[in-house]
Amino acid sequence: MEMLELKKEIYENKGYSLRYKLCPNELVKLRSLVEEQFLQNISKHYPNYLELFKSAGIENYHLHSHLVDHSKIWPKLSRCLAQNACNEIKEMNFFKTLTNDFSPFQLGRVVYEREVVWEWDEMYWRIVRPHQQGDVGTLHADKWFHDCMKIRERVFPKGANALKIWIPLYCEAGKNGLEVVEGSHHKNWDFRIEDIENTYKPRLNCEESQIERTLLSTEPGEMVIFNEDLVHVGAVNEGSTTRISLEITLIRTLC
Ligand SMILES: O=C(O)CCC(=O)C(=O)O
Ligand SMILES: [Fe+2]
Repeated sequence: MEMLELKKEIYENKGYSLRYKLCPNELVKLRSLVEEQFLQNISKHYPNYLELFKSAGIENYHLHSHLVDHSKIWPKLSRCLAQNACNEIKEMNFFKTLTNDFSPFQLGRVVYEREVVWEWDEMYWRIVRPHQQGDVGTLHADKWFHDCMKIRERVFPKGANALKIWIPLYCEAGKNGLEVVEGSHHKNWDFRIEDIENTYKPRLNCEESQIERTLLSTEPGEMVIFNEDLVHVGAVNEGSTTRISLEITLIRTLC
């Protein structure tokens, strides 16, 4: 597909593209960067369980997660890859392709509650266990977050827009992953801003369950690249393994 077609797909027609894939060795590398941080955090809070979680593998986290205080040990900061890992990712081929296709851009900064950590690139992963509604968020466009958390006014150059790179590392196509609302980036949505967990979060003013969405079928390494106006949500995991995905935001200064 040509560049123009790709940009049309992402910014005009569909609002997203499924065209980018990691190559096998990149998938292995990203998995190991995430798993390393996962295990470090397990060993920080539950050193006695390190071997158990390690031998099960991160995709089987749910089998033993009753042993840990899940919501306490996985705040966002514990899932933001360290700057060293971000630097390794920036050297990978898929990132170079992104740079080639979408520059000029800058990477999002780590935003935690009301703070911006200026010296830290934001690349963070999610951990979504089977059949746990609480492990996924609510329908949103990333733009709503950028606006209500004042990320746009603090971090974005004037006139910039964000492009999201969502990378499934462990997933089961058709059973978990990302749901999108087709055509949603062309509509106006009515949402309110709630003051929760020491930050601000956008919440739709209509009944979420009435909004039709499509679960994108993605195999591990098959990225979803979408514009900041596309309404989406993590699907409740109907598979049998824990879904792990990585997110990177490109703040584009030219379209
Ligand atoms: O992976 C998820 O559950 C949600 C992802 C999301 O909202 C995003 O990538 O912007
Ligand atoms: Fe999002």
